[in-house]
Amino acid sequence: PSWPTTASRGMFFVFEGLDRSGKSTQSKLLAKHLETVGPVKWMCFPNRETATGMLIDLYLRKKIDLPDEAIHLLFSANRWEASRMIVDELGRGTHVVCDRYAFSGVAYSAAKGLDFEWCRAPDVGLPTPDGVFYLHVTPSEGAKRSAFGDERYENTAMQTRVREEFKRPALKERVAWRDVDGSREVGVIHDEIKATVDAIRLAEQENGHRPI
Ligand code: ADP
Ligand code: DGP
Ligand code: NA
Ligand code: NA
Repeated sequence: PSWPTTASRGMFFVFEGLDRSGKSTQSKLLAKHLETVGPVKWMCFPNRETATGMLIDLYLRKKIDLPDEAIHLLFSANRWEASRMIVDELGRGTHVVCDRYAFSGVAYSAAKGLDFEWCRAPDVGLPTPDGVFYLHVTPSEGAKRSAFGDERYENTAMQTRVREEFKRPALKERVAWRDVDGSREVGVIHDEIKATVDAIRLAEQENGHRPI
């Protein structure tokens, strides 16, 4: 099957999950796969290189403290800083693959007790992904992987609360959310994601135009 020409927009895929669920591994593998058919931009949030990202990095490394509301808005601002670029890349026909996005924003902040709808509001209007891959790993599988670092959310109590927030149906409505069993081998997971991406691509080609 032929891939969309540069005349049509690129596809936008997001990877979500707990810390160490395999998001970086799988998002990079998907980006590499898509590179065989066209231009690809891999991105991750938070992007710690930007002005807001430097504050987020200090916060995550526990060098500064901020109220939960303030850091929530900074994480959202960090995505908004990139939103124009995402839209432009997609418009040029570049596929965008992203390691975390607004779903982490809601899940991590709601896990700290902030109101769910309040958490969602600042991200409303960001580009909507064509697919979200949620990498699910059991607590015991997660524990087998390399030990937690010492960043702010890297502890079992927080990860357990975030896991519950990621289960909320409201988090996944109006988006093509796919639960992926991330406890399997890297290559097996990648093959499943590749097959899903091809299916989404073909379905959207049949629909013709893909609105951003
Ligand atoms: P994340 O980006 O979600 O934090 P990573 O992709 O960085 O996760 O993976 C976390 C750790 O687990 C790394 O050491 C990585 O090599 C390893 N890993 C990733 N995927 C798997 C897998 N399917 N099975 C076993 N180990 C994995
Ligand atoms: P990472 O670099 O992928 O390990 O992510 C850094 C940490 O920040 C990780 O524990 C998840 C968390 N995080 C990512 N995005 C957001 C967000 O938008 N809001 C909050 N509160 N936390 C986030
Ligand atoms: Na982390
Ligand atoms: Na990662």
